[in-house]
Amino acid sequence: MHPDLKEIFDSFNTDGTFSKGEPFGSGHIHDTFRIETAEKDKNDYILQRLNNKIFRNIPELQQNIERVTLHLRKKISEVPGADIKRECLSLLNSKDNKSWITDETGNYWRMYIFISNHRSYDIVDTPDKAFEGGKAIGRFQAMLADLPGEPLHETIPFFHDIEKRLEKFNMTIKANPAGRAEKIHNEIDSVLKRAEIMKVILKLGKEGKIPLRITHYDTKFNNILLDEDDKALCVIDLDTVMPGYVHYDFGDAIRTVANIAAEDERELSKVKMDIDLFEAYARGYLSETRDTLNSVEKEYLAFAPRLITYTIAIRFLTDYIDDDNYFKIHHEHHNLQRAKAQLKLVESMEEQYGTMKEIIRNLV
Ligand code: ADP
Ligand code: GN1
Ligand code: MG
Repeated sequence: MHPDLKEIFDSFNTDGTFSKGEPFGSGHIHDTFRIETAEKDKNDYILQRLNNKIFRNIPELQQNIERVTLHLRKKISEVPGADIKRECLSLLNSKDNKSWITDETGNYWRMYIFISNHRSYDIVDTPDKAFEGGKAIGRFQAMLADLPGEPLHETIPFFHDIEKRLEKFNMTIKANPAGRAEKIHNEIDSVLKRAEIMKVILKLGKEGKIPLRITHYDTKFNNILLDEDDKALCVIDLDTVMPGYVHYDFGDAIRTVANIAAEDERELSKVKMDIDLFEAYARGYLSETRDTLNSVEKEYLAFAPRLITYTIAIRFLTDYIDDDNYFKIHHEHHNLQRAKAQLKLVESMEEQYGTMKEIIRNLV
């Protein structure tokens, strides 16, 4: 059933009259619509039907985003010349004063001001863009370092916990609900043979050598908007901002910034990590965080892309075996195709690991 976007739009305190609403963007989780208003001088909006199968407690999720955007807003407004409506996500309040509404079928909706004149990329083609992405995430982490109050809610517990991801993977293979596991031995072997080495970041955390910091947890490049000159503008998709290791954000960004092919590339020979894009992102990121990170955090930055690319590969493969319950898919074997491309990317990172370590050593 098509949602009545106008009616939902009208439940929020907006400025402007609904003109039209269309599906927007290439996110894998929520249903996202761009709402255009009739007046030329009023904001457009982003309206999202939230995925409450994945995010089980929407009020807590929204409370996190309210706190995070309020804090970012304060920091960004202190910068002379800041364009707050474009550099920070702005949530709209509903007519009953909450940052979300529920419709008559129990779906949750929220609305943001549409960030005008932004550029969003699924694939990055120049070191300059990669550098800007690194700066944006570095600044984002720095600005949130002094968020006051209680720790943020864990909107998805154990989100990048590789031990938990491996447990779930093994359980799903055993249950094999769609009869797919027997057809993907190569991919399953490729995951299992790397399992031990991938636990190193968790181990460093448990030993107290790397701290939990406020991290974004979903730094794929299309969650970093650039402006019309391809300069860093705004970090979006704040659903998973919560305590984590900086390696998670660094790794996920490199997974998408430095891959010269699409996340779901069918032609595996095209999938490769570009070392210049890696270097440029790392340079941008470290320009903002060099003085904050400890030496162990810095030392393991080069490893992070292998871990996160592997983690996302496991998640795509688990979802494939589990009959596609989690990620939005666009054709029958989409999750398998994504997993294969990500595993190929892990191989490319392994081949270039020596150079990645050297680049980080020279930058820190
Ligand atoms: P998902 O979790 O499904 O990826 P996102 O919150 O990332 O959802 O939104 C999906 C897409 O919608 C983004 O990749 C981006 O293209 C677009 N988008 C989200 N919020 C805004 C905004 N405030 N202004 C402009 N575009 C946005
Ligand atoms: C999802 O929400 P989106 O599309 O930006 C996913 C990420 C994955 C990514 C893979 C909440 O990101 O963890 O890395 O797909 N988000 C969630 O493309 O699971
Ligand atoms: Mg997104």
